Amino acid sequence: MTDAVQPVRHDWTPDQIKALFELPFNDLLFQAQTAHRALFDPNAVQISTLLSIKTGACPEDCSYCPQSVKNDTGLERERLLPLEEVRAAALNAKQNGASRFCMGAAWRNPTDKNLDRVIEMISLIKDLGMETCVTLGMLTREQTRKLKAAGLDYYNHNLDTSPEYYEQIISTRTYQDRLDTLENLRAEDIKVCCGGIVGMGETDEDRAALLQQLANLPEHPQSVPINLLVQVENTPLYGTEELDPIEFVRTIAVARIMMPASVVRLSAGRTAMSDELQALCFLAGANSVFYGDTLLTTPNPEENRDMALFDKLGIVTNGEQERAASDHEAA
Ligand code: SAM
Ligand code: DTB
Ligand code: SF4
Repeated sequence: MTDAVQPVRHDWTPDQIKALFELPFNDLLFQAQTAHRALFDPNAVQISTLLSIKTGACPEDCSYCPQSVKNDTGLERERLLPLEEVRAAALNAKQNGASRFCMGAAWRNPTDKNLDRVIEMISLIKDLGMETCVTLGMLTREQTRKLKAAGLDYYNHNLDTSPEYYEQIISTRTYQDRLDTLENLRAEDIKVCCGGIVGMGETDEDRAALLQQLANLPEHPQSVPINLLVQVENTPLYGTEELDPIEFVRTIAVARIMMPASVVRLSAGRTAMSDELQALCFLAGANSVFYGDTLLTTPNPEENRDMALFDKLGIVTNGEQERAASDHEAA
């Protein structure tokens, strides 16, 4: 282990996080890039492709989300996709180079019947030789057991924001509900993909507190998606003042330093980002993206724009670095 390898810590204090955020930008990026290089190939980015398997009419009231039944965003309510459609989308993602296929459903939680259908989808994606990730809302311990038995690799469940700001964003489920689902996942040893959204009008302290919550979990999430709010018309957060892009890069860099062995995903919001801003995010330690022209319901950069960007930056796409990270956590 070199000096650059940061210990995996779970005892971050608000002052320590604030001090990182307040570093001169170049010092912060240098520290983040040094931590990044200690455990990862600095020129490799893992790519995941998303598919919405059940869109719209979600009973939750997340004020950022176009899929909430409370937000009249004109989305067609859809039923759970048939297996053949899922297979075709996964095959296409695989041919485009994605190593992981992530499926999202606009549910508060899955019913047992729906979970069984998702399990069939997981099996067919595993048969295609891809890693699997699903995000279906809250889970009971019994449901996490079933997903583990089905061979699921990752479950995405975000904390979204700080505990303090949370109540202004969602009222239909509590922060503790989210922590409970994360605990159920850890208990079954399912890899956790957990992060949040910035640019929702939160304060600097809220961003620091979100990272504190993530890093002080009993285990760091193996994958940490940092989403920049995609502002959708007719959602309560539409028109929110935009986050300064430099603050966004700082958030990525601080996440990289605090969770040195986790894969940090530059997630939603990339269509609004320049190549230069994304390049800074990679320099700050982001090493994964969602790839493919749609996220769940909103646009993502076109595949050829991403390929051109990776080419320009000399970035290779693969999933190798994540194995390095899990080895480090286990050591
Ligand atoms: N319904 C499930 C749940 O929320 O637990 C899973 C799907 S939900 C769409 C997955 C995540 O997408 C949310 O936790 C949120 O972090 C992110 N998300 C939703 N709308 C977004 C938006 N407009 N901008 C950025 N991220 C968003
Ligand atoms: C995550 O953190 N971001 C993704 C994924 N996990 C499921 C979802 C982003 C959704 C953006 C809004 C939409 O496309 O509906
Ligand atoms: Fe529903 Fe998930 Fe959207 Fe919240 S984020 S409204 S739970 S789909």
